[in-house]
Amino acid sequence: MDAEATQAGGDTIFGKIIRGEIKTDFLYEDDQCVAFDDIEPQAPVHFLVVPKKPIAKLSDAQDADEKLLGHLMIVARAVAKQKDLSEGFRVVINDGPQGGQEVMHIHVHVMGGRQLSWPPG
Ligand code: DGP
Repeated sequence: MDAEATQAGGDTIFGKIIRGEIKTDFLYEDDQCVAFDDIEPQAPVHFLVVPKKPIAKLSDAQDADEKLLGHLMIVARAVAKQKDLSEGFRVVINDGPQGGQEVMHIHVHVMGGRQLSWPPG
């Protein structure tokens, strides 16, 4: 049995959220992923889309994860619509130390509700 089968969601804070060990209101949930508001919002709307499969980071994803990664984008789009981000929004995946990733369970940031600048810091 692999780690994913023995502990759904993995061994990070997001694993605890996925398993309901840390109470979090989900904006969306299905068999593959959840979405919830970021605890440190960087914009008026800032939510995360997190797969239940505990892939640590994008650079660890496998070719076989292609459908799952695409699904995260489709859910990001759906929740952005639910949040009325009709003027646009930004989707970010931080990867590894230089990418600024703090939680080692891959997640998609979706930010909007204000004019975002470019480039990011
Ligand atoms: P990253 O730097 O890409 O790994 O972003 C991690 C994000 O996760 C960061 O914006 C804050 C958020 N976060 C960390 N812990 C929690 C938590 O317990 N609950 C929620 N809702 N968000 C969290």
